[in-house]
Amino acid sequence: MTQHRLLPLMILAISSTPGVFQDSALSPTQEEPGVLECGRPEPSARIVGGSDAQPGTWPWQVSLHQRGAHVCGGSLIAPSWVLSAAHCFVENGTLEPADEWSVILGVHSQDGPLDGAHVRAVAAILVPENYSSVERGADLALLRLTAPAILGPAVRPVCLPRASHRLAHGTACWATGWGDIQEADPLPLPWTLQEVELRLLGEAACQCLYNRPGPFNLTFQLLPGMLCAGYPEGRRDTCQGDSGGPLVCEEGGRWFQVGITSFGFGCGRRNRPGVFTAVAPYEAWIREQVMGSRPGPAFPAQPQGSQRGPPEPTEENCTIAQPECGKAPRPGAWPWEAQVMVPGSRPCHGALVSDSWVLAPASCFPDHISSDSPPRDLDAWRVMLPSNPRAERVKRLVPHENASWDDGSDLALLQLRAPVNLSAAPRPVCLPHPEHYFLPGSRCRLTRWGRGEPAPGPSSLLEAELLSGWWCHCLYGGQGASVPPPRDPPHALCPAYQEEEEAGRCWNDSRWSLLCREAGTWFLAGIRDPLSGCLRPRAFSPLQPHGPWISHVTRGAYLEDQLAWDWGPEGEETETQTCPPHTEHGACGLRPEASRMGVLWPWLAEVHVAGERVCTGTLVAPGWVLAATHCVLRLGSTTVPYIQVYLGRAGPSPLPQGHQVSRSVISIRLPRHLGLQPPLALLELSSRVEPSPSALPICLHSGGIPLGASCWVLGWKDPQDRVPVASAVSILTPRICHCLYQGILPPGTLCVLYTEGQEDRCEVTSAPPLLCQTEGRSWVLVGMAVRGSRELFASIGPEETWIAQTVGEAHFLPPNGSPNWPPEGSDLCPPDMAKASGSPRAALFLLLLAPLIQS
Ligand code: 4AZ
Repeated sequence: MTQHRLLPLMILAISSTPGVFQDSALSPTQEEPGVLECGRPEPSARIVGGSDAQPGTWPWQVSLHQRGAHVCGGSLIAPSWVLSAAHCFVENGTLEPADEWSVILGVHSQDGPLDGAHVRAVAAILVPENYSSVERGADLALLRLTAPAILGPAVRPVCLPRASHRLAHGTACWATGWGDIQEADPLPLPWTLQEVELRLLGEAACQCLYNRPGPFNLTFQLLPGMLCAGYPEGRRDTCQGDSGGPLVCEEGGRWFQVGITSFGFGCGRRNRPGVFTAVAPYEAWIREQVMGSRPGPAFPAQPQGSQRGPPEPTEENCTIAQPECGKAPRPGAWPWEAQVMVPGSRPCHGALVSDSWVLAPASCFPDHISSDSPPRDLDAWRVMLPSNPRAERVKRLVPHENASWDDGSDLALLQLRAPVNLSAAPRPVCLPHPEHYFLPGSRCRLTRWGRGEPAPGPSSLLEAELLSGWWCHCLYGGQGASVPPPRDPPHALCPAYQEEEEAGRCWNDSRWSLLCREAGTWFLAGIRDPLSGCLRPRAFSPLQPHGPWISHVTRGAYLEDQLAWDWGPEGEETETQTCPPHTEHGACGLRPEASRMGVLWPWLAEVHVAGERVCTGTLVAPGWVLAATHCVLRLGSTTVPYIQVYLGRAGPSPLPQGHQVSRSVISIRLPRHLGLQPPLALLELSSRVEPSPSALPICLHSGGIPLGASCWVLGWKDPQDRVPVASAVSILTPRICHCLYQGILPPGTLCVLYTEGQEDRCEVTSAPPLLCQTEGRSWVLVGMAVRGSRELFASIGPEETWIAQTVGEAHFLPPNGSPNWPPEGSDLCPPDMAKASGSPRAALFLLLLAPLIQS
């Protein structure tokens, strides 16, 4: 939509012989005797979705060069005048010098005959006074040439409409230019002028389309002096580099220039037709500028009998185009599922992305990834599509250029010999534009991709919900990595889905793609890296960056705009964030944002002891859970109970599907140096759990309580439904703690004070943990509830060495300092403190008053 100066277009090598004005080009018209003949090309046939024009079809089309490169189009309206768009010449509110520009006339394609093509310098550029930016209208400019153009079969002026000229909406007109053939996809050599048929859209119909949130979540107000042409479904349009060029309609055997290519939102997108400057309203302005010039532009009267179109739709009955891709009758019935059969190998799963192209992993075709020659047995390849009895034959294999070394680019496109009928199944899947942002919480599904075993078990295993980009990036990204704001294309997509319950049931050899749904439409959002055969770890490479490659190769894949725009609270974040520090064993203590499944505390474990009771546990390493000894081992019992651990349960029962991970406990370890019942027990799990939003170890902090942290007791509201709740607390200084509970505290006990109103949020028989969130956003385990107490916690600090030695992979954050407690002094306790211990708040009040009382 803005002038583009960096188009990699070639400089045309055309001699600029001084023009000779040819009188023969002048012939009187019926309407205005003595005025230029216009709008009649010599009789003879990208612009997005267009095709090569025939030489001489559009003899008024000119190419405007600035410093030797094509920048904009224009149209010859009189021998010395060219009409174009203001935005081609105005940069930051200033008109660019005319002498930087030249006009190439009579050019068709670089390779084509250049007979009659010539160059003119620009003497003056005239822009309406009220032009400021394309969205505000008046986007037109007149260029006066230093010498008149030489008129001939390839160089003729177009007719201009009078102010009263009216065309019915729906009229088929043509736009022409050398602009991009798709967004960011320049017209390839031999650089042949492109033409595309566009239909005039009425003002109401156009405004109706633009009222829908579209690309970039933008809408737009059409102004007087603008007109729209194109199709609600998009796909045919003007694009960058076509600006300034003409939109012409034929009437009574003459071509009238009805519009000037001005701007749009992207190119060829659904519900975003191109916006043109309407020429007719500027009759007076044009006449004024060219006054005195002989011959001037021709404004023939509108030929009689121009049809009236159907009535304009009103706001209420305006119809917008719906996506033509990504419609599945039900999840799991994927009408785009394609199987590529190559003789001698198992079928390879891919996806239909247009009527003639299938996207699949390049690694399915290892012999052809890096060779330029087409597969010798391509004739024997077949593609099976749903509800299509025919086995489709393959015409071409186009591997991604980075397919062999970049997992995220393990892609190839296969062109079918004949396009398939897309009216029912098979149907194409939608592909995301590069700027697509799949919102956290999006409903997704895993689908088969490449060669692999089918998924075992129920199809609910394949359901997934997208997690926030921040969480995904910080889990998989490097330590201290900076995460761009959420709207930037993500490096990875992390869906939360159910892990297989048993370690042995790894989905061997399976590869997956990630489909995500927006407004009932399915997008192919990501592909799994081929290295991990199992479902985990859970990061997918986004497909967004490959949109331009796919549309460049296929020229018709269904790149669809983002359809869901409900950013939620995360959408407000606009700044780059930093991931909390990783430990030497990777990420710990990262909490995903609340999701539809509930609040996830990925280290919070349900420890089911002997089928009798449930205790709280905390995952401290992939294979270890820390719990309160009194809860898992009953005093006096001589047998070690059977213990099962569940992670990722967000309660209430029945369990929300998709998130639980379970393991049995194979050993219980207690620190040796303490008496009969040390406070902490480490439970060794039957197998490791892989990091996921449902199961991620918490961090530990050498030195106990990290400086500046905010702390919480994390437990369950009640032991039956086990919905996690966190109660905010303050950790009291050792002195206050000591004074409150004089004489009864084992060493290393922490006392907490609940934030008002949060005291009774969680029950305590399950021995909830005490956690703190550091200033760097990591969650750290600080203590475990002491039996029967709501306020007392056994500190993790003294057990650090034991934990580190037993667990090996415990996540100790580098120390950031500990709170600077005032020096201990038991004699400083005020006399009434112990009595007040039943009410810590009252006690604290007393304690704070103590120095005053004593002085
Ligand atoms: C441009 O940048 C431009 N799809 C012109 C037309 C359109 C978009 C961009 C309409 O010159």
